[in-house]
Amino acid sequence: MNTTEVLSEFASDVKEGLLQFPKRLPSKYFYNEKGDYLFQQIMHLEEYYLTNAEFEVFEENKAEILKAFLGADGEFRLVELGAGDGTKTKVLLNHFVSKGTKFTYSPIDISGSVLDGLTNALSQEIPALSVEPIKGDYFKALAGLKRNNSMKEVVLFLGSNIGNFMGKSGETFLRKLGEDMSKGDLLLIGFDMMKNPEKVLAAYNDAMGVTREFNLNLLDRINEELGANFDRNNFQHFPTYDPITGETKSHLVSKCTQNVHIAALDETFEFKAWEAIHTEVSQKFSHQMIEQLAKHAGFRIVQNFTDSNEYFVDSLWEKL
Ligand code: AVI
Repeated sequence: MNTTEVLSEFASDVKEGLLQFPKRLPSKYFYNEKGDYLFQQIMHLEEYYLTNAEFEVFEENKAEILKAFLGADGEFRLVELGAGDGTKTKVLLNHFVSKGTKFTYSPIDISGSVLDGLTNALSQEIPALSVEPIKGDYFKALAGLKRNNSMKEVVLFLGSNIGNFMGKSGETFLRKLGEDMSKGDLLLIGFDMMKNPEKVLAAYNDAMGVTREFNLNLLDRINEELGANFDRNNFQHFPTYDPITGETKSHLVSKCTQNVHIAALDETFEFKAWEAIHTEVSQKFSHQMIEQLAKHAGFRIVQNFTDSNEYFVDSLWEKL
């Protein structure tokens, strides 16, 4: 590669991660077309309890949730960060529409095709719903909304996406999110709770091996997009769960000493036998951790909604 050429963000993140000790790769790169597909499969797995748990939270609490969203204003804009196919959100949307609620739904996503798919599906399934999708970065989109209207905003950040932020970056993200919201706006945020460690671990090590594929797909993506020669058979999917901290981590462990060349970086990386690459964190929370996070990010907890097993909490926060 010509040294004056600028590396893509993907290439420079891969380089930075593989030069660290221990090595790591950012989980945001799981989500290419194949990764999106695999994640949809994961959400339907028996072991991946998160989907059904949050679904139950919405089914059982939709009337209470609507009451809390309406507050004194009686009108709001519902903004969803990273809506995906909106399966769980539809439970709320259907209920709100059936009650004649005055609201507009604005899903925000970086992917235009995801938004098109969702908007088309919603126009068929809930024709009375007013949808204004916004393509782009969460912060820019929220800042734009704040500039252009004064209506109360209710932001949805569902599915334990907050758990995928490393260390303090989740808190930083939420504080920044709050800067693009006005006092009194609401945030409904999904948290996967600490529970039987075996149940957590099984969710990230399913019997059919879909999560393994999801993790290994990251190496395939580096091969395809950055001209690398990772041999996926030389890496093992290995998740761990620490019941003290609630951290679930996914790793790809090198089964032998090997060299991998990445053409886009013009660099070769050595992996020692049984050296691990950390690829993802999926944090599990306690109520105390949720309270601390809300406080540090500048929010007040209004109400917590949970499922019958208390596996999952959708926590409603108010911007202070
Ligand atoms: C998107 N996110 C909340 C998922 C999770 O549970 O951390 C991603 C995932 N990784 C492995 N399985 C699912």
